Amino acid sequence: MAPSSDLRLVRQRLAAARNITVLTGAGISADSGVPTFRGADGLWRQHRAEDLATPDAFARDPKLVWEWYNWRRELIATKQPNAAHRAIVELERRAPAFWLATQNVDGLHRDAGSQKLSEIHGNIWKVRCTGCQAVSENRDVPISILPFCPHCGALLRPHIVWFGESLFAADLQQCSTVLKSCDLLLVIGTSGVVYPAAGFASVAKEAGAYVVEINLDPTPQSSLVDVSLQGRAKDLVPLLLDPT
Ligand code: BJW
Ligand code: ZN
Repeated sequence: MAPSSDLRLVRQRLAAARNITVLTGAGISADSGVPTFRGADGLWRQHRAEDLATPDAFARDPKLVWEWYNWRRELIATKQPNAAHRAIVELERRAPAFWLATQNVDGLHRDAGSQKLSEIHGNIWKVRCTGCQAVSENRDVPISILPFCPHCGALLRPHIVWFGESLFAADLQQCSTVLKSCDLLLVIGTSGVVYPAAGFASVAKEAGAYVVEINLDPTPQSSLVDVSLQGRAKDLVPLLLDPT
C-alpha cells in the first residue's frame, strides 16, 4: 500500500528534526498485550483505575490496591516490547537531541533499550517506603501482601504517581525543558485526558514544535496537532522511520 501524504510528510519532518520529544501512553503497550486504562479491558474486578490509583484508596484498603498491582505485575511480566517501542529506540539513536516521556509504568521502553527517558508516572517494578521514603526495585511476582520496608518496617507502596499526587519535580523540569526546545513532538497512544501530560502537546505547539499524534482513535488533542495519524502504534511508528 502506498504511504499516505500525511505519512510522507511526517517522515520528512522526522528525518529533518534535530530535537525530538516523544510522549507515550498505554496505547503503545496495548500492542504488547498490556490492557489500556480507558479501553474495554481496563477494569479489574469492576474497579476503575481512578478508584484504585489514589492515596485515599491505598489508605482505606492497601490490600486491595496491592492485589490490583499484583494482577498487573503478573500480566506485565509476561509481555515484551513491540515494534513501536523498538522504533523509538532507533529514533533516540538517530536524533541529535532526543527525550522520551512515558506515562506507562510497565517498564517496556527500558526493556526495549530506551535510555533518554522519564517515566513520569513511575514504574510498577519499584516500591517506595511510606515511612523512610526509600525507593527500591522489586520484581517479585507476586509481591507478598502486605509488603513492609526492610529498613524501618513501614508499609511499602508502589513507586507510582497516583491521582492527586504531584509528578516528581525532576521529571516535570525535564519535560518542560524538552517540550519547549524540541522541533518535533510525537504523541503516541494516549487518550490525552490525564494532566499534566494531556497539556504537553499544547506546550510544545505554543513553543513552535511540529506536533504529530498517533492513535487508534481521535483524542481531545487531535484538533490542535499538525498531523493526526490513525492506526496501531506497532504499525505506524516503524513506518515513520522507513526511508522508502
Ligand atoms: C492505541 C492503541 C494502539 C489503544 N495504537 N493507540 C488539570 C485539569 C483537570 C484535572 C487535573 C489537572 N491537573 C491535574 C489534574 C488532576 C489529575 C487529572 O489529570 N485528572 C483528569 C482525569 C481530569 N492529575 C493528577 O492528579 C496528576 N497529578 C498532578 O497533576 O498533580 C498536581 C495536581 C493535582 C490535583 C489537581 C491539580 C494539580 C497525576 C496523574 C497520575 C495519573 N496516574 C495514572 C495511574 C497510575 C496507576 C498505575 O498505572 O498503576 O496513570 S492514571 C492512568 O492514566 C495512568 C496512565 O499513565 C494515565 C494516562 O492514560 P493513557 O496512557 O492515556 O491511557 P488510556 O487508556 O487513557 O488511553 C489509551 C489510548 O491509546 C487511547 O486513546 C486509545 O485510543 C489508544 N490506543 N490501542 C495506538 N494499538
Ligand atoms: Zn522504610
